[in-house]
Amino acid sequence: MTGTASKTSRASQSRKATAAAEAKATSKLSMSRRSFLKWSGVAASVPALGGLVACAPQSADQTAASAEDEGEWKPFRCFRASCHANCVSKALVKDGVVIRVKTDDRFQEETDEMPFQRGCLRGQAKRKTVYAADRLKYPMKRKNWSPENPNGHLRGKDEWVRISWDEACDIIASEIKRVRDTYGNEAILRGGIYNNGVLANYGGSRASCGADSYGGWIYPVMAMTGYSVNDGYTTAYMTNDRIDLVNNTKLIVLIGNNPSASGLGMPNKIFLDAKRNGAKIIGIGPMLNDTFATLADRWIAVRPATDTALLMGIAYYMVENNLQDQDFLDTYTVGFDADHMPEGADPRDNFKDYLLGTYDGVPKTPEWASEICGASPEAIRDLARDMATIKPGAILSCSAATRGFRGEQFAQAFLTVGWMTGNVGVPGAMVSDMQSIFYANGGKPLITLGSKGAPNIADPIADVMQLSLGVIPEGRLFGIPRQQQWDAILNGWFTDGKWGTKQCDIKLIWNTGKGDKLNQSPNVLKGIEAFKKVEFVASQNCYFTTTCQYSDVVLPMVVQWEYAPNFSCISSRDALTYCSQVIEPLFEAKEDYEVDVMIAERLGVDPAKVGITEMQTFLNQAKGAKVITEDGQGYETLFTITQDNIDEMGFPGEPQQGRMSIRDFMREGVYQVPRKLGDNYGYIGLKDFRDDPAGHPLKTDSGKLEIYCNKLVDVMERFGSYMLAPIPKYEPPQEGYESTFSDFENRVKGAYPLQFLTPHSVPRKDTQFDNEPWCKEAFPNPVYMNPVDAQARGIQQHDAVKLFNDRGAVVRYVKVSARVAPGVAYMSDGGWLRYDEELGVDFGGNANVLTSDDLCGTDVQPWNTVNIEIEKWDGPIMQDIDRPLKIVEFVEEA
Ligand SMILES: Nc1nc2c(c(=O)[nH]1)N[C@H]1C(S)=C(S)[C@@H](COP(=O)(O)OP(=O)(O)OC[C@H]3O[C@@H](n4cnc5c(=O)[nH]c(N)nc54)[C@H](O)[C@@H]3O)O[C@H]1N2
Ligand SMILES: Nc1nc2c(c(=O)[nH]1)N[C@H]1C(S)=C(S)[C@@H](COP(=O)(O)OP(=O)(O)OC[C@H]3O[C@@H](n4cnc5c(=O)[nH]c(N)nc54)[C@H](O)[C@@H]3O)O[C@H]1N2
Ligand SMILES: [Mo]
Repeated sequence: MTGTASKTSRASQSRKATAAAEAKATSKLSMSRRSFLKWSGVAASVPALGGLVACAPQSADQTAASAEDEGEWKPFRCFRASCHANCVSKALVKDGVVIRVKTDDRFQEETDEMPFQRGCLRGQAKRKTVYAADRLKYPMKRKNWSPENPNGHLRGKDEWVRISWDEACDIIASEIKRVRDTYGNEAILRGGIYNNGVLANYGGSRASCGADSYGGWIYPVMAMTGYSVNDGYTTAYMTNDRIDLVNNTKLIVLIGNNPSASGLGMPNKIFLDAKRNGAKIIGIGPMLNDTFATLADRWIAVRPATDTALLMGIAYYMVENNLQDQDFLDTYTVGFDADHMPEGADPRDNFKDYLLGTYDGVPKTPEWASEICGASPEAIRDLARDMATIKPGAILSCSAATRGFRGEQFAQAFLTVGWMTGNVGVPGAMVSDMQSIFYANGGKPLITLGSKGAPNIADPIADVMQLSLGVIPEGRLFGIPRQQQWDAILNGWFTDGKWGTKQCDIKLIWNTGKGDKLNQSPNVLKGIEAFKKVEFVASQNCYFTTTCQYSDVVLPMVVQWEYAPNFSCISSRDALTYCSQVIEPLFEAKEDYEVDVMIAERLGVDPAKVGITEMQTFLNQAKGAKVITEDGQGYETLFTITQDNIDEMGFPGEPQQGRMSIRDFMREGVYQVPRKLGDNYGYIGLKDFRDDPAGHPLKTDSGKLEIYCNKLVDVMERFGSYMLAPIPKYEPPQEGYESTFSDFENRVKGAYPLQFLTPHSVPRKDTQFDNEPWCKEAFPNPVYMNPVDAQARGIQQHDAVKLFNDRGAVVRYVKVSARVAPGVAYMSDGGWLRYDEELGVDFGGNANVLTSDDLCGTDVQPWNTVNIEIEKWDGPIMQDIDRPLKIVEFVEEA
């Protein structure tokens, strides 16, 4: 039905038949003997697992009990590109095949000192994506591509020819060389954000860079607080540790945070424990998200990208009633009122006079705010009173509220109003962001890994590492703004910040790195046109993703379970988790590093310069791993490594004595620092500054928290997009609430009257798991609409609808629910594009068909400022779970 899918898919049509059809599809494909043995082992265990989906399980317990006697439990994690959780999960491996999985079961009962590191439903379903009929198995090339005649218009719908690894690498290397020799290195665009060792050592390549997860949060924080990347994540710097939050905080205000969905593992427990200890929790945002639904005492619905107005209303009420912590503002901040302005600033430009409307004639009253954000003036006053009087309080935002046009102004307003409550640098108090992502658990890490020991890779053309770490660009920007990557290819130019427009002529895209670039960038349909225009596209992935579908050469990559041992990224400060090599690689899948080496060899680049193996990385990191000493003052060696371990596994250097044997760690999958109230590992964000502002000035120009911040203006100017005032102000964003009207003054709605959000989903990690049936069945991917909006359009519960704007259209089933504010619709990100060219609609539920690729602030992707319309759809539609997998069938060479 979806043209692209039906060509490439031969798997199950119906839910009941899934397992059988997958097995059939699998058996059609030729396999190596090694892989075949593993695969048939899995097939034997499929009925019991299939039973979980379709019908009653068949004595699964008995099978499991006997299997457990013989198998080995191996710790794992699910994703290369992290889901930001840090869970302990284990797979039972028997004869080289995973037959069961479980999550953390180290203790009979968890304690505050030692909480479980819980896995989620995705870990439970992980097997289905490893032994999946739609895994890429062999290198392949597009039938009608050749260097002489790329036939770019056939990308996305051409057929595929199986080729050998040698042939695939020969083509990629010769295309890189040809394009470099003919057009220069600047005609090469790499797909991942990170520098690529091959290209960096072959004269460099262009990259497209953007804030993605961070939205408009990072630059305001750096400028206003003097935070730098050397201080760790912003959360670590400004948030207190979890024991403090749980025991001392009396009020928790969550602006957009949703750890119940996006911070799985421990964060939700932290908030739950705080609630049990009596903290009041208030959730603010356009959705009654899972966190608010389960934990909040009150949900205050606001329209997307209008929190800034809400915060102004709160601040006005505080000032009107003298509820702000004036001593704190006078001592620790600049810019709040005319008497506390930084040197050289016009005293009239202070925040208080902006609130009161002294010079612009517009007092930012709760009534004024209510008109914009949709919360009632009473709710705004209640919130202001709570924030000003229930102390200590944790005022926590999440960067989703900054992932939009003018997201930076929210960061400015959030910090400013937070500081007005004085909740800084004392127990139980914090004003901070990123809670969903990096845990409500601030402070320096309690565990650190040794250096990877990989060669330093700097790209001479686009050294994106700098920008992705949040360094304020000095002198030039690093690469093409992600927002303009399609324009750069199609029209030959991009905005190089305040340095003007730059010409470019991209001829080749090599999607190194781990991502589905095309699917996950704004305005995907324009992206397809860009992909079609270039001379060559190579991609590497485990599945036939959107990016692979529109490529010319595709390489099969191993999945996380097939990698050499590796550590999780440390996003919890308490626990270090581990992923073993669970199984051998299936079919011909390889690691990205192996690809780099093969291409390097063909281009005459020294392989030693492109990177190191996953195994070597693990050995180096393990050897140098440290854990905090009991007095909290320093670090000591974490792992005991014996001469035997060195002989068996190849750790560098001499044997060492540490806290835990490396073998125990590799078996248990986790080292966790025990925590308790009053231990030596606690952390209060900005405490030194609070205790002694003169002795511990911040790294801002004034040494204080800057409500008025010149540096931020300077940064905005460098990016060359819209500007901000040095103090927080509310300006309507492009594609915000105001732009849903054709005539805002008279409240006449326009062509795209709904605000559209694209949050992250429970069953997926962005795009990953969109091909996994169990999670998909448990959590379908509808568009959510408020009953008022549905009724106005004659839309009933579960109807098929079309979401559209000038950029494209998506067909979905609708979920009519009061859990989304009136005037707002949302659909999770990460659905794999299944674009039907004839009907001009996407059936895959890809949010980026609708998102904007206009330049946006500090290279922000405006995922959450999108205007759309929704109407009933009478055309074809099926449930996602019934849609055929994207499986490639090979044809003969042209
Ligand atoms: N509309 C909208 N779009 C968004 C967002 C949003 O909120 N709304 N969020 C944005 C954000 S914050 C993010 S982080 C991005 C995430 O989007 P992506 O960067 O695309 O990340 P994932 O969806 O996690 O996909 C990771 C990919 O890597 C592949 N992979 C796994 N292991 C390997 C390997 O070893 N080698 C290779 N080469 N590939 C591998 C997986 O199969 C998968 O295709 O999406 C962004 N896009
Ligand atoms: N299960 C799961 N976990 C994940 C991921 C995943 O895909 N799935 N992805 C991981 C990644 S890469 C990232 S970056 C993080 C992202 O995780 P989060 O930062 O939590 O991002 P979202 O889920 O997009 O949005 C969180 C909440 O912000 C709200 N929100 C959106 N716009 C606004 C606004 O203008 N104002 C207010 N007040 N609220 C708003 C949304 O309604 C949503 O409830 O999650 C990580 N964890
Ligand atoms: Mo992200």
